[in-house]
Amino acid sequence: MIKVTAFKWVPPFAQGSVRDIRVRWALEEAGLGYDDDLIGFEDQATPAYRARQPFGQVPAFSDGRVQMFESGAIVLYIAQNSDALMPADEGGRAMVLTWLFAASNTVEPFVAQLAGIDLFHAEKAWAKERRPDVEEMVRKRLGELQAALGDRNWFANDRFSAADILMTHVLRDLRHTDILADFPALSAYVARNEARPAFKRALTDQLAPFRAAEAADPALAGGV
Ligand SMILES: N[C@@H](CCC(=O)N[C@@H](CS)C(=O)NCC(=O)O)C(=O)O
Repeated sequence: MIKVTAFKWVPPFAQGSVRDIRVRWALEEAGLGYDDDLIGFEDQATPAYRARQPFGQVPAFSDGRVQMFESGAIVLYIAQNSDALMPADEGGRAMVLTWLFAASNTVEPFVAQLAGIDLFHAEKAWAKERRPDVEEMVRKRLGELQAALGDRNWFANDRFSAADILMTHVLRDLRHTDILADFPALSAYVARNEARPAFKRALTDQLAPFRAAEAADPALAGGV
């Protein structure tokens, strides 16, 4: 049985973004069942968990054949065995790989910088000074990304693929801002992917334990 580690609960700002959602979504698209293996913050530093994920983070993954961490690598592994996530031809697979890395290496670093400032350091003097430059870099990348998408629906091979899972996840990390609204084709792209039944199931399944934890302990703030 496939197992994916995920947190039992995270604060509201992270709900719906925790990276196990990438893996859940890929598994849903591929039609593969899985169990989520829920951990608490107290488990992150244990030797047993570090053996599965050396940085104590989620997700970690196992399927009886392999044991992995790094959400992008896990999504790629799932995609390599699923027509729903990657075409069979070499040129098509190369495009999926290209856009997987573009999401992770070219777009995400800027989005992550902005999210880091806004979510963790917003009131600090250095953050207020740095933020305008970071937002400008994000906007530049989004402009380039939108131009690359053009009037297509997906980034690789004009069909949904694993690359769209990573790109959508990266772009969703701007949803605490209104920046994406200035890039209508990218906003529509994210909405199109969020409307996929597989994404909705993945989101619901990530949120379910958070709702349960909040019901059991009203001191935990709820809501996405
Ligand atoms: N590059 C890793 C990053 C994993 C990661 O940042 N996980 C976060 C949740 S989204 C986490 O576990 N944070 C807790 C921590 O770093 O202590 C991946 O994509 O799997």
